[in-house]
Amino acid sequence: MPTVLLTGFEPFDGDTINPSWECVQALHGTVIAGATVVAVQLPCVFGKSITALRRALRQHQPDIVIAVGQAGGRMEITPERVAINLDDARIPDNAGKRPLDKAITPGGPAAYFSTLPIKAIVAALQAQGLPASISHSAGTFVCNHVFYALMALQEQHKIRSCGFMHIPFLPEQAARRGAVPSMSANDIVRSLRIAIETSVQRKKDLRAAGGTTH
Ligand code: PCA
Repeated sequence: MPTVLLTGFEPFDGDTINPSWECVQALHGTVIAGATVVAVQLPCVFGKSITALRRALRQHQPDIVIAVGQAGGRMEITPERVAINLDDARIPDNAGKRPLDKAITPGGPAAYFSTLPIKAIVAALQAQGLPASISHSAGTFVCNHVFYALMALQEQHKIRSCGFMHIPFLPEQAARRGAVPSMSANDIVRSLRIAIETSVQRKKDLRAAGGTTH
């Protein structure tokens, strides 16, 4: 039976919850499209998050990995297309570190592309009435850091496909901030199920428009 590894992050930036962990955790131990789902929490810390990811890859030997993170302020589920070799933190991580203009892997490739069927995922989400679009930047904080490391580890760990998805705030987080978009945990969990199903079932991505003009 194939294994799908989902990762979510601990809360950061003074928050008490992180929707990525709340929602991936809800799918731990379930079977989706004939695949067993394992959820693992990563620390929101440069370096340590990659160590935890490597440990999870060794332990679970997943066929598919979907790393998930909070993108507060986004209105949609956004599968990320590209991970870049750059740490540039606007806020400190949970260990107080704030790298600036630093390569994740000095001398490594400038970028990696997601190998998840991101366009098929977006189409499947929209077809189920869930707002989604492709994102072309996972930022330069811990999410991009983990996404880049994951893509660099794909071959070594014989992962069939892997990548990253950002998700919006939960309504309870938005209620504390005011005037920011959010999505219910129920809809986020449904979206993750659909992303898993699509990733397990599709060998090739859909050929459809998903770019932007700005
Ligand atoms: N979001 C942050 C890091 C952890 C998370 O959930 C990010 O987008 O980098």
